[in-house]
Amino acid sequence: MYLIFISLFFLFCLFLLTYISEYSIHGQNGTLSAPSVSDSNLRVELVAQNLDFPTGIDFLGKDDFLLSEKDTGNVYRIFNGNVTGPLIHIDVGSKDERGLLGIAISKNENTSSQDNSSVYLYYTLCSKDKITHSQDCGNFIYKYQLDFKSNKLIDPKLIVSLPGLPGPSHNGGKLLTDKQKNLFVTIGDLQTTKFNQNMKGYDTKAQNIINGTFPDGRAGILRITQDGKPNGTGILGDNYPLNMYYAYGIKNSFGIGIDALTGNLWDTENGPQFGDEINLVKPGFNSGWEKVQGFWKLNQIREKEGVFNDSSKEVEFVDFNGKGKYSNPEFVWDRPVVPTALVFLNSEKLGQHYKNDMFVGSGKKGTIFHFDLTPKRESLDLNGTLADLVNSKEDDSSKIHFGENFGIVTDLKVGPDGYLYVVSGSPGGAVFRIVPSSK
Ligand SMILES: [Ca+2]
Ligand SMILES: [Ca+2]
Ligand SMILES: [Ca+2]
Repeated sequence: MYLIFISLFFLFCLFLLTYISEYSIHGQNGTLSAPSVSDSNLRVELVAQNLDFPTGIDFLGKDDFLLSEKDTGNVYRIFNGNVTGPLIHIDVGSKDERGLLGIAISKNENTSSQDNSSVYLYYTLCSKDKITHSQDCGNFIYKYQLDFKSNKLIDPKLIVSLPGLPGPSHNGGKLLTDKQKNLFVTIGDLQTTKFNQNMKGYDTKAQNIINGTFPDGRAGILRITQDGKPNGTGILGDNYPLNMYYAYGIKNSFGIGIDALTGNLWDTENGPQFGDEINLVKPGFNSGWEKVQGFWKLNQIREKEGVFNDSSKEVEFVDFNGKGKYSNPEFVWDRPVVPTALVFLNSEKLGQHYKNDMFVGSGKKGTIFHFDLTPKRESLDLNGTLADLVNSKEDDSSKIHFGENFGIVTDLKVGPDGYLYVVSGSPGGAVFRIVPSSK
């Protein structure tokens, strides 16, 4: 009697629980508490609302960004708070965690206008076989050009095809470009075979299954060029698609961010019913799924089975001839918070003490977490009951709570104005920004 806690369902339940508890608190009108931040020197400003489950934003310029919607498959442009478009509509498969899941812009630096900026979208497409009625789904990254005059995304080019089955959860979908114009993408395991025992072929070595099939793109963070090609020699191997993997052993990730001071990539990962993670993701990083989650070993049915000891060699990982390396998370929530977007605030607009700090969104009570890093910036600066890197139920986590009641936080971005933008996927669907109270 193992309940299938597919993440979105779980997100939804958390939201529902939050909503119900808020409803009971507020009684008659049933309104949700307004989003808020705990620092009285800061306040929350509404940028845009009435959006339908927005999943991500990326900036064209100051007060000018594109936004993707999960279920409608629409992309909108939001300029000075005015929503225009859609710039494109994609007929996406949207069941559970499928949909239009990620957006990233690469500006054409040869021109001064935003015209012809490349826009990358990550989405799920599904088709139904007319005879067998079986559904085939895949995840795809397409590259478009933004035509400024028509306010449309044009000239679609498929740059990467990724698996989408069995699903419908753990599609990941976050896109991020770095300074070298690489494109990073997260994709989860698309559900473990444990929950799909009559389905074969989804157990790959990327999930640390020793006798698994060759990785097919799932359960990792991939790094590609802007044309969808592997970036030089593969980190884990030469053969496609293994040569796209930057990291593997990942159940699902809704958040990646680059620390501008070090160039290091970090991620958030969703555990099963325990062990949500924040990780430093060096090239070749193995996060351990399906053998280890958080700091714990897993049994055959992915339940917690004792503390994992990295030096004891009791767990056998796939290491791709020594090129892949397991490392422990930098922070773990023992009980799920559904961590999502991750960003480094490379701005001093919210005050010097937040500059270059890490912010992490979540699906639990719309909480935004804030972390300081240690001087070397390869671990988080934690103390008290969090110094053991595990946020257990009884711990005081108030020091890492930055904001709350943002619904399901689906994206966090630093705008060209230096403020922290928060995309609230649901309820309501809105974009907020955190600004100084004095602004
Ligand atoms: Ca891990
Ligand atoms: Ca700080
Ligand atoms: Ca603790």
